[in-house]
Amino acid sequence: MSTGFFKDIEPVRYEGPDSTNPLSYRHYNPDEEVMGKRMEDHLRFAVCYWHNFVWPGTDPFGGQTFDRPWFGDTMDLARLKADTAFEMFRILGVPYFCFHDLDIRPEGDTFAESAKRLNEIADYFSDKMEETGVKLLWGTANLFSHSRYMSGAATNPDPDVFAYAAATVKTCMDVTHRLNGENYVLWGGREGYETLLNTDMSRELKQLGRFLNLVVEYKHKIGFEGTILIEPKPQEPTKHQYDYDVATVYGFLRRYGLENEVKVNIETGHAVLAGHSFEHELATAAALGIFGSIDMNRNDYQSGWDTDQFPNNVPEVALAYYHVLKAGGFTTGGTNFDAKLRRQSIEPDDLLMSHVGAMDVCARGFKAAAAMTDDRVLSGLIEDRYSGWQRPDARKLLAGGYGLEAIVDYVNHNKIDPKPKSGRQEYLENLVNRYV
Ligand code: XUL
Ligand code: CO
Repeated sequence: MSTGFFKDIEPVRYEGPDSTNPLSYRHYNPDEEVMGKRMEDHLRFAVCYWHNFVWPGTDPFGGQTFDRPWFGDTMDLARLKADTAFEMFRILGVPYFCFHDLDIRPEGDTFAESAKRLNEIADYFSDKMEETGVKLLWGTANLFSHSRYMSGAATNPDPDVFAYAAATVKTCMDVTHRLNGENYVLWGGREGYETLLNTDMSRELKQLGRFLNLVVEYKHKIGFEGTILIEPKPQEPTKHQYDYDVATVYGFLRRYGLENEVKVNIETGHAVLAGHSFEHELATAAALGIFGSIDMNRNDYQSGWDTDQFPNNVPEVALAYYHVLKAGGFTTGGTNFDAKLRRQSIEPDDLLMSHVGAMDVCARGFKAAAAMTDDRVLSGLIEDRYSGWQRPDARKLLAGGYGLEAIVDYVNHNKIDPKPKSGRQEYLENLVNRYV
């Protein structure tokens, strides 16, 4: 039975690039084959629960602007929220969704009550997932909103908070596993510090390392075949977060022996906050072998905040997917829209139009990225640029065949005198612009 929230809006269909219908896809055609695979299977779009069904439109200066019939703290309202969410998934035709525990059920008075409620909603989801075919891209625990987490979850000075957080993650992993979630995400919004004056960083990092090992041990214990993902972010809400960026996370994983167990979920806006581009973070993860999934969105260029807007820039998105393809594409990962409406966009169909536009931008960017990959526009030039390394003497340099003294002899003997070559940046930028 329909909740009536979206009135009688029909499922959004692909109508082609000439369509002027704001609730049609102009570029996203799920069944269209690109590089021998359906677009839906490449892009693996997910709608997130928190921004769409939980956030009330508040900002630091003002309260709620969205009037949603499911807002409130009862289990009946949690079910109404689920009904509406699945209606939206159906209208958009998205294959996946994502949630935090706190998004889907009201917090109980005790840990046990919260867990019971989580499981009740998971049962409710399970039927709806069966009915609609919508799948779970990832589940996660909200270890940052409640005041018990104000000084951190795993990195809290109080061991009781560590235990509470670990127990919470266990229940969320169980539910994610039961719903056949394809990944489990950890985003440490409070794992960091506000001031070093009250922080024992060395101790906190060890706590975080132990916490993550607990998660990985439990994953294997229950036979969860999904990927454990860390989502890096440099700051906000905390002044400094330990999972600063992909490279920092990799160092942390190495230190705790987890570099083959855990991958990263990279978010556009978080990359920007870390002073990087999204492609930089994607390329770093690919180079280090820890690329997992993406939270697609965009930040306002001026504000300096994580504004979580829907993506709308095709060239940027194209370069991002180019690196996703270079990393081998998604396996368990996908494109989750960690994006929210602006607080004045209060109509139900704003929720739909935002996603329709974002999916189209992604589809168009993805097709450009696929064409660039197929035509080898960049890869051919890169291969050529490094081709000197194919020479046997050059290989020996890397393989440890020469020490520094031998290299001096080698340079003298071969009268080596390197000649600079153009990096061809502008040519390459022009080339990319032909595709986007
Ligand atoms: C916060 C953020 C989170 C994670 C999941 O910036 O991105 O919503 O994606 O906890
Ligand atoms: Co995110």
